[in-house]
Amino acid sequence: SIANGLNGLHLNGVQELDVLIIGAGFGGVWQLKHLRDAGYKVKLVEGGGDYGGVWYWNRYPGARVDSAVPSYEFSDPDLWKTWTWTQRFPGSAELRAYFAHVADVWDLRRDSQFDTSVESAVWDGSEAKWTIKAKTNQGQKVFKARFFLPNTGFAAKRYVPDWKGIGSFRGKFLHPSSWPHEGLDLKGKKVAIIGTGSTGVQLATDLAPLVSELAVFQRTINTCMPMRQVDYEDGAQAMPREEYPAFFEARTDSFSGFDFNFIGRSTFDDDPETRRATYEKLWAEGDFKFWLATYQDMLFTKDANREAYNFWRDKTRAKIRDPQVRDLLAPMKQPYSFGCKRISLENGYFEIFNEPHVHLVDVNSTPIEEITFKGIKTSEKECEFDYIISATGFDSMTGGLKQIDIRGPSGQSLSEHWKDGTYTNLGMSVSGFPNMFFTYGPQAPSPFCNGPTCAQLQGDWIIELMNHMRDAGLKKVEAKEENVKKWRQHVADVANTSLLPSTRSWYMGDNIPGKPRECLLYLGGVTAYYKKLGDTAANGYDGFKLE
Ligand code: N01
Repeated sequence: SIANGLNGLHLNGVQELDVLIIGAGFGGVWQLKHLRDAGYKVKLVEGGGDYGGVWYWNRYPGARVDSAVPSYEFSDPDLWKTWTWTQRFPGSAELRAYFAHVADVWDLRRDSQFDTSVESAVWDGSEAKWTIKAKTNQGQKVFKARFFLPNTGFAAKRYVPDWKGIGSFRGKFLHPSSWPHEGLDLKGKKVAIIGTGSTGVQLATDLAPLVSELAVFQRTINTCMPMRQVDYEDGAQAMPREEYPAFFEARTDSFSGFDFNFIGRSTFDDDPETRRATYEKLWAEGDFKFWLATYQDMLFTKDANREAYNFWRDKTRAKIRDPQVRDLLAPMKQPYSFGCKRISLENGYFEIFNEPHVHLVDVNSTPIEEITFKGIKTSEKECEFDYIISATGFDSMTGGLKQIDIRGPSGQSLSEHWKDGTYTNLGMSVSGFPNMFFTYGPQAPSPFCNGPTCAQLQGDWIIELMNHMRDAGLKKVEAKEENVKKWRQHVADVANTSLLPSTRSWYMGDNIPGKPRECLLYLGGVTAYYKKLGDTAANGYDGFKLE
């Protein structure tokens, strides 16, 4: 059809493109807009039914972002001049509305195709193109593209432990990222939540007032901190819009892509009173300040880390009445390095455990043995539930990419290639997989970077590289193996200067049985990463083979 013709030529049912993007989250939509503006024939495909990425899928009660706006949005004035948030930390539905706004203003829909899950991408050496096959409601769809940009994000593959008996449960068992769009009526129901990551914490807080009984199954504490939500009245925003350009500009010059940064002093440079006052100020400001705007040695030095934990612990213990529950939620003895597992922002999480109908189950002392017809059987007893919510996370960072059958010139799949560990150059490209780039993936700042900041800075870098190739008449780019080895080593070396490896977390691949243990993120900070990208481009894409 003429409409389809705009997106590329159809030959034998194969759609010819310059670029195929996977993913309608921040990474994918930024690239669609800017690649199309640069004159490429580009199409975005997405397994979900609309824009939003993680926000399309995560519709569980309480789902909201814990990065504040305007940090958590694109820097394009066409978007923010015509958009008003209702809260400092918007909920999932408001984020989907934001994405719809982005799609309208940028006119994205004509080049986006939903309910389309890419199953394989195979490099065709004779044409120097990727052949990409996707499953749709109308059967299989095939694309051919010079560039393949899988923006699958860090949480595209759910993880549910292999508990015995899940299928035998008479009630509903679900993962929160597959929450039904029409919602669930949980009023007066008996509900179990397994897992106390960001998802578990948000769910528990929202469900507690609604249900007749809530059991939260905890394996590891979440050192969540007060969010300090703000409702914006009458269109007032966090700051006047005139200040936005400078604000967005500054975002790339910080450790984590926000408008704040570590204090340029170490914990014990300050005397105890000054330190206390500093902690109190960060605590009162909410957001991730007590984690990512605190003393610069907090994530790197044991004593500094313990000092932060102790402050958190005392603040938290004061909220919990029952001494046993208090010891389980905020133990006197530090259980792991503070901030080396994802900290969540909370709105009354600890207080729910003061309610008589909310129970905390410590799965370390009473492990889950199986899911039964009636509910959950632990080593101690069987508990009855109407709903069991497995808030057990994702095969983070690598799972979304590895679940697609991606094969480069050698015929080896990405999943085989990464079987024993992850190898990338700059956290965006893999040796042996030409013309393929991803954002918010492994070995980049990803989970330590505000999403939109990294979507823009990585996306822009990829687009500039493509423009450079087009101008020079080049067809193929591939990471050099020696640079991939060097980058992997550098990622590990930086991680080893920190306390991250001392703690079991999804940052280290620990949450998935059998997954290699390695630091999956680049901890050098966004400033250093941005500079590294800039230097690489300025040096003629050193570290990449261009043909
Ligand atoms: O997943 P998680 P998530 N038996 O992996 C537990 C982002 N996010 O969906 O810690 C018992 O963090 C596991 O225990 P442990 C954010 O980046 C953001 O909550 O491994 N328990 C843990 O408590 C976040 O980090 C937002 O010991 C088991 C939980 O399940 C990421 O997404 C909101 C278990 C999994 O926590 C993922 O968060 C939501 C078992 N066999 C998510 N296996 C916001 O912006 C696992 N667990 C606010």
